[in-house]
Amino acid sequence: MKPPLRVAVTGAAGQISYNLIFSIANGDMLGPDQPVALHLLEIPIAMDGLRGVAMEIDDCAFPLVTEIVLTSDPAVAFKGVHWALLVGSKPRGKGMERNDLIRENGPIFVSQGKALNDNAAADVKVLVVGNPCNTNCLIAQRNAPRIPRDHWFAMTRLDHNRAIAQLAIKSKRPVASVTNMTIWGNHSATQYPDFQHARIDGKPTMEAIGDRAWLETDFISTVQQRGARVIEARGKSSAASAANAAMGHVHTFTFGTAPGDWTSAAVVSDGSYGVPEGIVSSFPIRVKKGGAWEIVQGLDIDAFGREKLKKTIVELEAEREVVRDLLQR
Ligand code: NAX
Repeated sequence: MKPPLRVAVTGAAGQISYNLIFSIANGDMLGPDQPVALHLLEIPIAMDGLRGVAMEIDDCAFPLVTEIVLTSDPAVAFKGVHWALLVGSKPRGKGMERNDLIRENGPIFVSQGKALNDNAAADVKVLVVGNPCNTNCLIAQRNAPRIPRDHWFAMTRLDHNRAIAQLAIKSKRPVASVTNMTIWGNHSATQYPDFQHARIDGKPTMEAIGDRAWLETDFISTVQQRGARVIEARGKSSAASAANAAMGHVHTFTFGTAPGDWTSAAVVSDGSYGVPEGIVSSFPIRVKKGGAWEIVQGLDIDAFGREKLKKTIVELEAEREVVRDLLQR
């Protein structure tokens, strides 16, 4: 039996976590032969709910679960963890502007960044899901100088999956036919889902779909607005699909991308494609088995794509200004 990997999940009594933790416990994320110790963090007021979740985990009798830690203390939650999934954050209240939400949630990610820095395993990797996830990731990363920059991610895998699904539906091809999708920039309505480099059955999307007007308008706006449409229909934000995306992210950054394909994730920019160095932006990423990754280089972005990329980057830079006082280095 392999030694257990410790996985922290924050916001563990929330709706995404309720769809996430049981799959982690079942081995779907890190493999069917990988034992896991679950470190579940909540705020004090939600600890009763979290105890209920823990009872249900017990009741599943998962063979891979070696330990369940329940806590409202980030130092305990992150002690020795190998993956930290930062899902918990305050939701956007009525009438709240995006910048209010950024300021409201920023301090959570300062303290969680520090607690990760001081307590996590040396090789910890962090996936930020709680919104605004790119900027929350930037804040936590800048407060955790010990953790290497390439161990930080904000989740754009849900947007990536949404974009693949839309191309599959439009082209009437199976989802598995759609490859080389990229989400660029921010996990927000400015994100750029890149149809230009995506492929369907190995062919350029333009050739397979042949309707550039649809790709430039309906496709992009459907992906950008999908979260809002789910809220309208369900009365609640995406939970199962968000949990599935978080699982997919960690799985890919453990087992690698398929040959010739890549994934999307927001990472600390190294300046590739003119994205300012240091901001957390989504890129096309190729991952090797074991988790080493690189930004896919050399994609030729046309004037339409460059305009879209610029817009989302401007938004990320503005968000960074809003939280500049929370960034330690
Ligand atoms: P819920 O409100 O159901 O759950 C959030 C949980 O976080 C609550 O139980 C709350 O008590 C807890 N929490 C709040 N502050 C905390 C703290 N300081 N430490 C630990 N726990 C804390 O929200 P849910 O639907 O699960 O969504 C969670 C986050 O994911 C939200 O910020 C949401 O906007 C974001 N999303 C991100 C997505 C992405 O693609 N990156 C998509 C889905 C989702 O919208």
